[in-house]
Amino acid sequence: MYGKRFEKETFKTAVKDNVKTLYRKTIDEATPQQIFQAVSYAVKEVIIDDWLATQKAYDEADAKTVYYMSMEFLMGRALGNNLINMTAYGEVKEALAEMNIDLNVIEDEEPDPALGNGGLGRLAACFLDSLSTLNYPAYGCGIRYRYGMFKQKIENGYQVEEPDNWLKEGNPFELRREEYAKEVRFGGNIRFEKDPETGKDIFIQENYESVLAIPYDMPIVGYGNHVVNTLRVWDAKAITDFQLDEFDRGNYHKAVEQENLAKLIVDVLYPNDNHYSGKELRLKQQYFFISASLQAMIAKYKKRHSDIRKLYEKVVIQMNDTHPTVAVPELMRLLIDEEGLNWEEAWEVTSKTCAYTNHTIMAEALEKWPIDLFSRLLPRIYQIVQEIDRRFLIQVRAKYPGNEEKVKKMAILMDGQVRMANMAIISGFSVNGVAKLHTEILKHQELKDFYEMFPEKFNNKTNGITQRRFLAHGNPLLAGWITDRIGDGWITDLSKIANLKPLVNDEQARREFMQIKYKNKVRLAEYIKKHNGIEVDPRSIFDVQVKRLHEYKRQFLNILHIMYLYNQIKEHPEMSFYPRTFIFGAKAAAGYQRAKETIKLINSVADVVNNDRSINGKLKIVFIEDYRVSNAELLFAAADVSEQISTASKEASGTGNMKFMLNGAPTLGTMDGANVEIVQEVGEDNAFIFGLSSQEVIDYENHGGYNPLDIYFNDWELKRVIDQLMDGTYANGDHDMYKNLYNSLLNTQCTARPDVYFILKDFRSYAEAQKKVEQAYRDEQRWSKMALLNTACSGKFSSDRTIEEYVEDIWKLEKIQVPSGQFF
Ligand code: CR6
Repeated sequence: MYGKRFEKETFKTAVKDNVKTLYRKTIDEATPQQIFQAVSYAVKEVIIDDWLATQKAYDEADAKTVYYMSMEFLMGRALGNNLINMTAYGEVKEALAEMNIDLNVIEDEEPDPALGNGGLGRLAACFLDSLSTLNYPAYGCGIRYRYGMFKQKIENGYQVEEPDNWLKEGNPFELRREEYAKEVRFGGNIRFEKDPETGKDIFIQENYESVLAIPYDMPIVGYGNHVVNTLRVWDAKAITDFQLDEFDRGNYHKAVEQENLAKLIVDVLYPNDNHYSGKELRLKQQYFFISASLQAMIAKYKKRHSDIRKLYEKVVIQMNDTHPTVAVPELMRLLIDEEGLNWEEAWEVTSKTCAYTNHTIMAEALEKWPIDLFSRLLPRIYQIVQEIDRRFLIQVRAKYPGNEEKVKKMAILMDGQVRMANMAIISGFSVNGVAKLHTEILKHQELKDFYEMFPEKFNNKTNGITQRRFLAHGNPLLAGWITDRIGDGWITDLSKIANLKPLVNDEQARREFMQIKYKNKVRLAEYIKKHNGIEVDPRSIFDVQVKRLHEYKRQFLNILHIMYLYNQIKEHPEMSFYPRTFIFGAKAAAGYQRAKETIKLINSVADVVNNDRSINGKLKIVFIEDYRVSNAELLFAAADVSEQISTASKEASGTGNMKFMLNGAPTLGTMDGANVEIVQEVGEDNAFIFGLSSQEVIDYENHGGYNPLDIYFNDWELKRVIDQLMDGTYANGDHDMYKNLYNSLLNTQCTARPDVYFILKDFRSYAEAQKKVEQAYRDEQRWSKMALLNTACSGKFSSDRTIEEYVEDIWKLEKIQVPSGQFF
């Protein structure tokens, strides 16, 4: 398909020429980084033709477009993924090999664009991949942070954060598009006038500060279909004319301030996952990229259409969590103040254009802005929010006369705060959760009042992941094997992977499947040796928990259980125990103390256990430094066991769980998030489920009745583990190091409710499930069936399926065919 354009000799010449023009070097003299750049430019050249062709096809079709608004896009490396999607990976690998260049080495030169924290940002990236692959017109809109997610170093067992200067060497895949720059205004005051001619109200913002938003476009290549969509991320710059003006008048300070404001806005991604930090700068970031994106969206629409009241026929905006929900009042502002619509007309357009995805029920993640901050920074936007709220409350009072409780719960403005989720739900036409269980909890608990009022808005869209990155690219051995067995249809239609099911009874096939797993374990073991200096045995069970560090995800439960196993092995050296390698990877938000202590605990236990020769290597613990998309691909491919052990009801969906399943690792988990649906697909016998149900958790939360001390005093083995947090065993004799963790479990003086995440409550049931994992693993026949079945049953969890559901129920897009762009 792309064969000709990646014809070996042509491609080799392009790479050589690029090295020459970019660096004045020959291939032999170029550094690996320079070769990475040269190769990327050669690939980009091919992409650009299709990019042009795609935009032309969209224009001709006058196609409806989805704008996926997100503060985060956790893209991961582009080079390898682009080659996979251009179906040219093999050709390019060979061409480079002929020049003595190893493509894998070159790929490792690319920094991971880490413009996201965790699941939410990675979901956005998977969605873009699927949208392109499925021929749907789409823009991703976000921020070009100068520093992405911090790099994590582990020093003396502690997490140390280092800035992620990902743009240092330049990003070969992006295009700066100065000509589409937009102005964004902050602060000042609003002057109100009547237009003398029309008599209409006009609102004029005065004394504001403004920033210029400059778009950078990154290509999103679809799989084998010549579609290239755009991820548009905004950079900020001071408005130079204004700056010069101020400078001329000697107002040096003002000029510098403008420059600094601009720089600061896009400086850094807030490293919080599932946690809101009410910082003014964060709100500035939100308004900055939303205002710029909406201005661009409207300008594009107006090129071909004259009636702005029909905007919703051609565009739809998906708001990825509450972070972009300032899009609602900003769209109202643009329609009223700039386009001259009246309130009712603008509301009709806005409420038919905006849709909202909820990604969590964790209270601390809900965005609520103090009104004084919000109104100072966005005075006109605040007026519009007030009016939305006023009109909404009239509706509420009409529906529930005399019920001021309802008003309190549902208002946007309450107790001095702007409640962004309420605004999103009230204003949009769709509210979706990200897994069945999560959506049910939204409807019947968290958002009950809204569900009662607007049942038609609520819908579920269970998350998914792209098999192109997490199987085709991340696990080439398995990908090749699957294609040999059932053809390559699975790459664009993952439901076809079910054709592997009959192979579960084929011993030869199972042996091959497990051999591939073994090779991937060897590959990971090499990575661990190189990065951690730890020898791990690829024949041991690779038990993996990789995700952000958060109390509700319960890495603490995992490490407590390891401490418990270690005690057992020490006490009963004769006991049979199948060797296990416990692998962790997790970043903690920089200000999240308890999460950081958990990292220290994991590393300290690792230190003690890994260096204890008396246990004959039965237990190994590895903490992977700087867990990110690129090493995640290695980890999923090599995992035997997928740890998904969140407190039931807390993990909205999870997406790592799906990546493990796809790569043949059974889930050890609670009935939470998408685990529920994974178990449904693969069957209970092929997963290890434990712990409280979400309903039980919710009941305890609402009615009490759980006291961790009851467990502590009745389970001496568990008590001993917990006491070891305080006796210095894992702290070189220091008794205070893990005091906070200890107190979080037991101490009623330090926490309102001890053990809020039910770690002690679930401990025994977790330990039993872990025993079952061991028994199952010993039985090679059984394990290989289970592992293969997990892969074979993962069809539902492709983000292609998720996107088709969004398109069908919410976005209503049409597929656009794009001819190959090689004639540009
Ligand atoms: N932290 C959820 O916690 C979900 C993703 C994507 C999260 C996680 O369960 O899979 O979103 N929520 O839907 C938020 O970020 C608010 C996440 O990644």
